Amino acid sequence: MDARTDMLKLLRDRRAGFSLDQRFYNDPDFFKLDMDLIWHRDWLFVGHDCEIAKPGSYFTVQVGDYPVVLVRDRQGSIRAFHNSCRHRGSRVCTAERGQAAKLVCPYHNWTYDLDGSLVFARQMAEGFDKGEYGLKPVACESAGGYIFICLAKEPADFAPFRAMMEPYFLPHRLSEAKVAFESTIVEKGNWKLVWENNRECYHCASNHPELCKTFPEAPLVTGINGADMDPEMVAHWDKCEAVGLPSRFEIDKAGQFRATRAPLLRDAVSYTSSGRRAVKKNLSDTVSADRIGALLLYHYPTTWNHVLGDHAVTFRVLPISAGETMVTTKWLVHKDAVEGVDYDLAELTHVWTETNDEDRRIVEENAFGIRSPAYEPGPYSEIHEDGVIQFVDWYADFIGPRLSGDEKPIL
Ligand code: 3BY
Ligand code: FES
Ligand code: FE
Repeated sequence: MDARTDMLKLLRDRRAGFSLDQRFYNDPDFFKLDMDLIWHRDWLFVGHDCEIAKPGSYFTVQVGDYPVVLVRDRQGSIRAFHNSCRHRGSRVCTAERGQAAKLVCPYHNWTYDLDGSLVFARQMAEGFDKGEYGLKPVACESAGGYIFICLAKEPADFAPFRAMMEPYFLPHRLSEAKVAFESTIVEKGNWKLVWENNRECYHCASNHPELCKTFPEAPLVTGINGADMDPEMVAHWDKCEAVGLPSRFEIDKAGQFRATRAPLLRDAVSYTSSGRRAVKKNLSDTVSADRIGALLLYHYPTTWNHVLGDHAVTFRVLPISAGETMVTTKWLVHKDAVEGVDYDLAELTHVWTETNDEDRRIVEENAFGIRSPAYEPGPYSEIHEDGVIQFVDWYADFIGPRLSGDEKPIL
């Protein structure tokens, strides 16, 4: 049987509420199916508008086999292109980020305008039509300060995500912020293990001493059930909504994205060891940092996020192989906040640097144990891991119909 048939059968036979069969976590053929059917088809968070604020600013990203470049054009729009030269295919932009008046391929200097059109190709034959050899565009949208791309020829409608996330995010003005620091780590585990770990806080008390000083481990904060029945959550939403900050728990029908705002523990206003603010200047000129807690957003399969009054921490997941996943974390602050004056970088980044490293170890140990021939799917805690159950169900419902070529849910 081929991998597609195997995967479909394993999804049909899987026990709901249990972790997946080993092959979903370590089989290179299953990984290829994940890439083709999810990662190369769906909207993916790649970076922030504020990272390419000026015309000619660009950054590059690698999604599976696809190198992509994101660039701000002269009119101020953000564009995405396949980063593969239309001459003989060389990567055009080789740096992680940069600033350029034009995009020049390093191989034979074919030169592209910021709108992707080919403007210079030295000594090609008479009749060569530059108009036919512009960089290939990639679908690209920006919402609330976040840039998403989609590699599919016919991208899914981005509008429902925008409609849900912008009311929550626009007040925080992330498109006008700046990235104070970014870190990239590679976790030796499948991308789904990274997500499974993220979608629960069952592991928090025993693994995240720093985070647990301020972030509540209550399952209704990280998971998907019960927040609207919790008086403390509802009171928090009411208080924040009274000052114009949408806060109530919302999830889309397919379960691909959700937003909610949660209070931090006790008097904490930020993710610091003391709970006090890490940045003197508020992230947004129009939002007070006084006890607004954390705005939490996830969008499968690429991003989870925490927006506080004084800064935001954003996460981007990119798979490298069946057993390796890259996680990039960015700390965003007000664009005028000055390092050493308004914030101490070590203090700002401490809690999540520790937390990421703790999560990396957890994911790697999880992957290690799953490789054992003795591994078999185990039961998730319905109380603490409803978010994981939801993630795995989303995955199965999402990839299943695409595997079978039947876009209606099979499960
Ligand atoms: O980043 C997060 O949202 C998750 C939630 C609980 C554990 N981890 C911190
Ligand atoms: Fe780009 Fe030749 S491959 S100019
Ligand atoms: Fe964790």
